Amino acid sequence: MPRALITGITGQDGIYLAELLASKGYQVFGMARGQSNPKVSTVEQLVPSIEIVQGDLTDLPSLLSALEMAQPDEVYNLGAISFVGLSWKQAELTGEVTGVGVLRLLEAIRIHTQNDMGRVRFYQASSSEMFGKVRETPQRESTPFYPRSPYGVAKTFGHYMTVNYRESYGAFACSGILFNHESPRRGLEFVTRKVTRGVARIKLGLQDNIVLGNLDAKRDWGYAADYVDAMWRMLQQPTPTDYVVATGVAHSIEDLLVAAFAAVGIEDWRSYVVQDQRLMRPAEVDHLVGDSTRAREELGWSPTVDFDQLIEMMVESDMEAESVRQ
Ligand code: NAP
Ligand code: G4F
Repeated sequence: MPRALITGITGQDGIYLAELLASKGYQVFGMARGQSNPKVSTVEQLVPSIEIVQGDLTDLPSLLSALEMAQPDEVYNLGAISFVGLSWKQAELTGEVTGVGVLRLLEAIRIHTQNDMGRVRFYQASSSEMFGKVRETPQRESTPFYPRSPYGVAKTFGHYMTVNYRESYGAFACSGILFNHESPRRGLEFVTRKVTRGVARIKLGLQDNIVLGNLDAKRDWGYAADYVDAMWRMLQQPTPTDYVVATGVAHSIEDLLVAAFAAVGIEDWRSYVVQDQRLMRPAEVDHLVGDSTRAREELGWSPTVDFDQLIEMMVESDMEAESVRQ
């Protein structure tokens, strides 16, 4: 039975990946932090075979203990401060967790394997935020990085550390440069979920409007369950490398609003949206759209859910959840 350790198990991708690996017969170990993390019970309900291990990306001894407990064949590093907006307010912490945390985990694997790093396959959750102020469109593996936030800078550090451990120590280390991916499990702080939940609550008469920042930014949004499948595929290849994972189609926040309100039969979405300057970011990433040719050709990966289906699925799920709360 293959064994996998996932950091960030309580996040959106952690749960989808744990479900996928458990369905493939893996023994999954999920690393959770904190002395009483309320999200752990949700993970245990959704993936009953999971074993939770304690650990924090800022604490090397805890990473060594987690590796000792799990004895993994594969490690997926999904743990991060992942909200770009927060990264300006807690830049140092973001650097520690999202950036140096990657180095700490790679070092822990080097120590755990006694320098035989090739025997544990490693996935790093890199991000399209590294492209930031984009140098070319669409963005591919060879596109130079120009991060625009402390989060993007931290991810770029983690990305290059992963490449460096592959080149220095023969680590089987892959970076997945994933573009935005969403689902009904997306955190409420991210724009898609803020909108789909807001729309559901407006439709049910529980909320008057949705307060947003920049409506012009464009993102390449895909479905999270598709994207964790790409992570797994990367670690099954004969040689490790980096892959862009994206749908290749970009939509603006305005497109998101149109689609989400349309899902509940509302056309005049502008009457329900308020813009607040305080939600504008100090430096914006205007337009992300990825070219995932390498992932499609080498991994046989392709997205199964398009933008409209994704937003409809999220609105429907939020309608159900908010109706129960009424
Ligand atoms: P998420 O829902 O925000 O989950 C982040 C996870 O990181 C949570 O489980 C969180 O645990 C954990 N974490 C936070 N601080 C930690 C620490 N100090 N030590 C260990 N774990 C810690 O993020 P996601 O959407 O699932 O994304 C997964 C990964 O992919 C992240 O690294 C993210 O940056 C990256 N990524 C995401 C996207 C996307 O569109 N979703 C795109 C590209 C890359 P708590 O529950 O304890 O807070
Ligand atoms: O949903 P967002 O917060 O996602 P963002 O910044 O693109 O980051 C997400 O995707 C990255 C991959 O590219 C991940 F690496 C990262 O971890 C995270 O998962 O914001 C999307 C866009 C931005 O342009 C933002 O300015 O929506 C705009 N926006 C406008 N109003 C808003 C809001 N974003 C949020 N979160 N909240 C708003 O009220």
